[in-house]
Amino acid sequence: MIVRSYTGRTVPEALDQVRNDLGTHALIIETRPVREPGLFGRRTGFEVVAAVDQDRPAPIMSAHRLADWTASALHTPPSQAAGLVPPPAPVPAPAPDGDLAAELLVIRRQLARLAAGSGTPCGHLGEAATAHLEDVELPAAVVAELDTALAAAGDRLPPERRDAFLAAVLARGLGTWAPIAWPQVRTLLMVGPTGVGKTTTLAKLAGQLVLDLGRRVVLVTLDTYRVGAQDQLKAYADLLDIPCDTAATPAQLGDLLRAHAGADHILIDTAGRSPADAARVHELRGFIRAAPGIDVCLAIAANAGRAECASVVERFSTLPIGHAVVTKLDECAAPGRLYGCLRRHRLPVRWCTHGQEVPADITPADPADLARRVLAPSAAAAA
Ligand SMILES: Nc1nc2c(ncn2[C@@H]2O[C@H](COP(=O)(O)OP(=O)(O)OP(=O)(O)O)[C@@H](O)[C@H]2O)c(=O)[nH]1
Ligand SMILES: [Mg+2]
Repeated sequence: MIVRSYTGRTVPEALDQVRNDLGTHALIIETRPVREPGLFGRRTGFEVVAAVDQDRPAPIMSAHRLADWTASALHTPPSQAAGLVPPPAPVPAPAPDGDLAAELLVIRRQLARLAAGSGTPCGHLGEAATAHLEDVELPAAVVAELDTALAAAGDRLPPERRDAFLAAVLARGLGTWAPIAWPQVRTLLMVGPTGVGKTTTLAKLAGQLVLDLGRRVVLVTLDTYRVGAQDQLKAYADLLDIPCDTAATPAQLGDLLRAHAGADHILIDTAGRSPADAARVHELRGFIRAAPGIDVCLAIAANAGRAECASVVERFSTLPIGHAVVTKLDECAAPGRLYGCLRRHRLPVRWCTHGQEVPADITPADPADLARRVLAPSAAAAA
């Protein structure tokens, strides 16, 4: 299956490109506004994601349906058009077999859904997959989006392609997570809540830069609050045989940066800040001002709760966050919740960490990997 994205100033403009490039067989996966990089970027146009099955000559979607969609998009506000060919809401599937316990479980889940007022349609996803997606806390709106995408694909989507198709729809929802461009990132400041894995992540990055890329790296900590914080970073620096310094004030940081003018990269650790502690988050702005051209990376834990995630993003958005790292992916019991958080806040995720081992347990962020984690057991259940 080929999945491509097209951008235009308006939705119809992007749809014209879909038609020209993929033809009228294309299936529209998603439509969404495009924003400038950064947490709260200005809208610059619209992106339409479309797919076509290159192995199947039969059309996935008729020209008529695409035309219908185009016509409705022209008369629908972008927020409502952000989806697909809207199918009639399907009736939830009956229990898979006659087993009474299984049937009761299905009924109980459906009642719970109704009671919660979610009304999530799941007729095309099926009960088992929907239950799984709810268990991993994928937001109801995204579950509905997947169900709608399956409805739009209809019988023309072969069963063996279903999981790849759903993964593509989910991954596209996260946008593109561009890898870090190290040549342009000389000074990187790691911020985030307490205990999220900031110091360990910086040590992993330093390890990769020194051992894999042969770069000259200096570690600096601004953490003068916690007993042992400097020793922790110094221990990693000693292992890599690189300098490690401490700056207690913005002026000291400025001096250190000048002193290490020959370094390729300066990685700066900070003390964990509770998102509730606005004053200490604000304090970081003084250090940022002392380091022109500095890049700021927000560390966010994969196992953070929904409200916690929102408050971390809100509080730290007062800083010029240009990158994010998702830590502790190995401890994430609810990948659907993580997916919802990253998608809602459109964080520019560069890496995921997935263990305590330094420097091994860090990889470039990959939306497809997170999509597979969200779907994993449902793929097994559907097989
Ligand atoms: N399972 C798991 N543990 C991790 C990961 N990253 C860090 N940790 C562990 O999380 C704990 C806290 O890590 P630190 O790097 O000290 O966290 P921090 O954000 O610097 O903490 P503060 O400086 O106190 O705010 C340590 O036990 C790390 O080994 C990860 O990806 N997976
Ligand atoms: Mg630390």
